[in-house]
Amino acid sequence: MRNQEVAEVFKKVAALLEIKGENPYRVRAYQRAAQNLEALTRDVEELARRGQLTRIPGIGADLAGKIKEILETGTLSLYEELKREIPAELLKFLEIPGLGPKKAKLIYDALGIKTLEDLEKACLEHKIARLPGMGYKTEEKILKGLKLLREKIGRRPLGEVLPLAEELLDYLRKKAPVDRIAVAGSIRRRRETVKDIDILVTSRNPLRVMETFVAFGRVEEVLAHGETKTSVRISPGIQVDLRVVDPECWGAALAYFTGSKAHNIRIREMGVERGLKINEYGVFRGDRRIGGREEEEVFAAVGLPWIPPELREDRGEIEAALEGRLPDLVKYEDLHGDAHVHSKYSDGHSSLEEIAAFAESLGLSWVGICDHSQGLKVAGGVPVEALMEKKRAIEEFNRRSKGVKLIFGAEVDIRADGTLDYPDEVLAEIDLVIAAIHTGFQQPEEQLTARAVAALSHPLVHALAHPTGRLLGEREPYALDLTRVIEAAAGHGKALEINAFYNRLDLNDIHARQAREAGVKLLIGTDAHIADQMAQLALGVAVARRAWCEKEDVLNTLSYEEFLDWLKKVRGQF
Ligand code: DGT
Ligand code: CA
Repeated sequence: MRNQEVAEVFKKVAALLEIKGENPYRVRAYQRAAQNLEALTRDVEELARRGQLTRIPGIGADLAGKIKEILETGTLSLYEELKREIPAELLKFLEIPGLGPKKAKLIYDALGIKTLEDLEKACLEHKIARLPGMGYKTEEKILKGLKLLREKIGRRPLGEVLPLAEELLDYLRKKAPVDRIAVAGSIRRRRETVKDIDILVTSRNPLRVMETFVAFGRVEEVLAHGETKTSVRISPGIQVDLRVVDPECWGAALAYFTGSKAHNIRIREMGVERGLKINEYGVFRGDRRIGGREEEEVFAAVGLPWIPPELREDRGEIEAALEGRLPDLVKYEDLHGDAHVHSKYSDGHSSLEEIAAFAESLGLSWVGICDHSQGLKVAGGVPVEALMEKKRAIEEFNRRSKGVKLIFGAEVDIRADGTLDYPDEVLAEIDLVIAAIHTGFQQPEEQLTARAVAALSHPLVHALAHPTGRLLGEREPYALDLTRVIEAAAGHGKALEINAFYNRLDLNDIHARQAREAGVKLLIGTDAHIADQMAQLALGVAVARRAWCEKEDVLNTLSYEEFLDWLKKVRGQF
């Protein structure tokens, strides 16, 4: 999908217009269009082919034309014009997360700073803080942004790369003479960010496979074209390595290239202790191959059962496997519901019917409709009166629905003082209350932690949504003592969310595992603002699996009735 590519162009146009001091509405229109494109799970090219671009929220006829231009020409004439008007150095500053166009321009104009290194130096020397409208906070933010930018170069969110990998796999399955095919590397382990796409195949006609591979429509550049390994760069700027391996070596190669490196090293060492050589070609005793056709044989050679890829990080999985206590990981098919979806009642774009229909297509049986609360005006927070209307609409929907049931919920803002954004008598009416921090990220750790703990201690709250607030490549987690938050959740029998929105994945794998070990239940929510985004549920499952979660650790595996019972039990209504 080229959604991200189009979104990037729109984001850049918005920033450039802002630098030029253009009409804020025009700037906002491009920003919104970019956000909605990023969040779209349908393929923008397909929508363009069908003439359905204006169905994307925020896209009118004008922007639809611009999307077509980007898809056809790879760029946008407006963007190229704007770029010519603005110095290249300033354009580079716009890549820094957290540094807006206005401030970037001011720094550039006032201090004449031309490189990222000089910008970092200026922050450390407190030259930025002296500029009008800036302060030490701005400097801190820029320094953090520079750090994120360095990390981001080369790594992308799993949710962005996984669909590309799947598209490429489908293409090869259909068009190339492949026998076995799999994606390996960090994608197979479902790591939250990914550097490149590693693909393995077996084939009787490797040359033909490689020819087909380099002919893939998205290939921008062929980096190396060989008979057993070919590397290309596909749009938008991701490297793909394709290896053709001998069927005898399939399992060994798959295990090797799945990694992680740390995990592989442990397995290899265990092999050495047994007098075995284990590499990407097989398991060898001396010169004799004793295994490697299947992945299981590699593990079996060192006395282990097969270990699911998501666990292969050398974080205790080898010890657990040796002792026969590998978790029976939760599976996507175990899930019955999505706990966190926004509807038209707040800033979502889909109706209750559309949400239910998409849930049905995913094989789900319930959805928590959790719109923002009244005070969160920027996100269409729902006033109490409209909330009661929503309650009636959901009851009415459920009466008619033979399939998917909707749950009347809210994502209630935790205000700066730790109180909740609806009065208790209103909260009591809401069947599913997930609380979340949306403002005051800059508060000290003590205060932020106290807010999260206060929310979890509130008798009418069920769960804490996106607990750390981090955005991959864009925003660091806020200062939160997560150990105390997890303790509070455990103590009050509350759940913590695994927010499955592709750039959140919050809790992450490590924290979700910590929560699980403390006996806290996890609740996966996609935070979908368009029904299609519920497809991100699979990313939430990936996090849960990397967190060693079993079926009973994840509340989404409960049936509708069981989940309603859990919601009541939390409130002591049982
Ligand atoms: P990435 O690409 O940074 O998102 O993460 P990976 O894990 O996909 O890393 P990548 O693509 O560099 O290599 C793929 C796998 O190949 C890696 O997970 C383990 C294996 N591998 C790569 N280099 C080495 C190595 O030096 N020793 C061992 N034992 N395995 C390696
Ligand atoms: Ca890789």
